[in-house]
Amino acid sequence: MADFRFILLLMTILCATSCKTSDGDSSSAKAERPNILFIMSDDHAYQAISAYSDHLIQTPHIDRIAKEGMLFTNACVTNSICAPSRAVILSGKHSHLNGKIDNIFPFDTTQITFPQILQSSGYQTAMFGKLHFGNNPKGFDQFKILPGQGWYYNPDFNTKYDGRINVEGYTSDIITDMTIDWLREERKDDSPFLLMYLHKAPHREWLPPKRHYTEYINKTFPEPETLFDDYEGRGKAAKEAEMNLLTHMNWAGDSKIPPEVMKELGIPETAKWDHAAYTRTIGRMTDSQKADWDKIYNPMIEDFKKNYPQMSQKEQMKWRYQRYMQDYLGSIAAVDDGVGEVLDYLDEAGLSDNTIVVYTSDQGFYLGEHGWFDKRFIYDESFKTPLLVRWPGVIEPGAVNTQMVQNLDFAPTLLDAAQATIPDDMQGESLLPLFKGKTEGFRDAVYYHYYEYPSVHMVKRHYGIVTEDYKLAHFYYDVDEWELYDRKNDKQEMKNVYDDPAYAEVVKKLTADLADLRVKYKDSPELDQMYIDKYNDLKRWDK
Ligand code: SGN
Ligand code: CA
Repeated sequence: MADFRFILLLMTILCATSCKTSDGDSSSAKAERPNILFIMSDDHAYQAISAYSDHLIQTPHIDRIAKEGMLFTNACVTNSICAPSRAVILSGKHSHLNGKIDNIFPFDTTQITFPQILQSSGYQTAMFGKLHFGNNPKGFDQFKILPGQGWYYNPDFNTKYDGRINVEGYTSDIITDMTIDWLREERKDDSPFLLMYLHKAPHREWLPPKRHYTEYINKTFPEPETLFDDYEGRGKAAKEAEMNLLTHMNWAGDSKIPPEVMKELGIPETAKWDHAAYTRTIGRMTDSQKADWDKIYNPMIEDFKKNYPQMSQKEQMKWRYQRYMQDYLGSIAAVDDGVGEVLDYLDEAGLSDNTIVVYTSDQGFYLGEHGWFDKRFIYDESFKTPLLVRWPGVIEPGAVNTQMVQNLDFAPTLLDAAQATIPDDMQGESLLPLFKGKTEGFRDAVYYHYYEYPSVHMVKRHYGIVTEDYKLAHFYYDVDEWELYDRKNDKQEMKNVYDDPAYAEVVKKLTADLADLRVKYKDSPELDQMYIDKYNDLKRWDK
């Protein structure tokens, strides 16, 4: 009897320190607040991560996060463009409330962000890489960020303590080194950390480092089925967008054909910034970087001179697609290398077990689907974004989640994980239950709103609702068009069925649900108009 009581006591003590409680929480995880490594790349399409699909590239290091954690197959953004997505992530609020509706207005630094809350709750905080806000981040003990879009070669950084610095080398590698150096030299042992490791790659104009362009320039990639889309099944927005590989990519920046070669061939520039695109990218290289580059790219240029003028339009489109993928995917290969180095360092330093690792992108991207590059649309390739999360002891390795989670959820999730208070005006949901496999009661519809128009790529303003089965969008400003897609039966979103009588009931229900979502998230026609007026006052677009 005495022995039995002793065993019971021992079990109670053990349970108090490490057993799962009824809600699945481990009490030991509660006692020790986790570190957070938040990795984000810029314009990284989920189609180019092998954990999602390996038809284009192998990304073993990024995949490791999903193998040892959770892969989200339906993660999406609220507004598919760079700085607005970052503002949603940091503030936990939709664009119309945090005010950063487009890439043009600077971020309102009076907005409370989750890093500020973590910092004041005792986290050590650092940010390296691309922010793109037009101002410095608040709530960071250390930062080194690229001004604006940043450069691929020999980039400048705005730093917390040393003003503007210039670093020779390749951006993704430099950002990785800064991240690891901080972990090694500045991280304190007595507090948890939030480390934001933010790649510029694979943003346009897709410049890979030597070790990858040497390999990728000779690769050939499978074409998407919709490469030759004629946009017939959709409205004006798809038809008038300027993001077609054949007609809107520029030669010098995007395809890496020098302006003098185009002149020699008598091929007109596709964009007025063709020439500038060359000087500001390849033009930044040191003599030795440029010599290495020329050695590999010159044979491609020679081949182009010989063959391109003779090609049919269809062949030209195929050529531009391959050229695009070679540089885009070569840039991703370097991001994957960097992620591998940082994950290895976490292992080496014994930090992996108590660090949440998130990998995501600021939005999705078109890799030739619908003949496009760029993003912005509510259509799947740009609306969805990669999301992989590892949290040992909380997330089962190899888990897959199919819920419609959004970048809006990251702030409340990370605050929840850090046992910090989530402000009432944050609009996202904590994903902690999903991490633990509990999906009941999670949202079944998301709200989306894109604003930056008229602007580069000419994607019209629109808002919409997305459910598992349908997508309803309203394009407005210089049009008034509605589009409905049947996500189950038309996965590539080729046919707008808004006017099809067979969908009348769906239209009715979703229109009402969308109106409810607008009310729920505090968006309104008045705000739409206010942002149009503010944008037009800037007179930024002279087209
Ligand atoms: C630049 C790019 C565009 C891109 C925007 C926004 N052109 O203007 O293609 O859509 O940035 O990108 S470039 O020739 O300058 O690269 S975002 O990721 O910052 O939103
Ligand atoms: Ca982006």
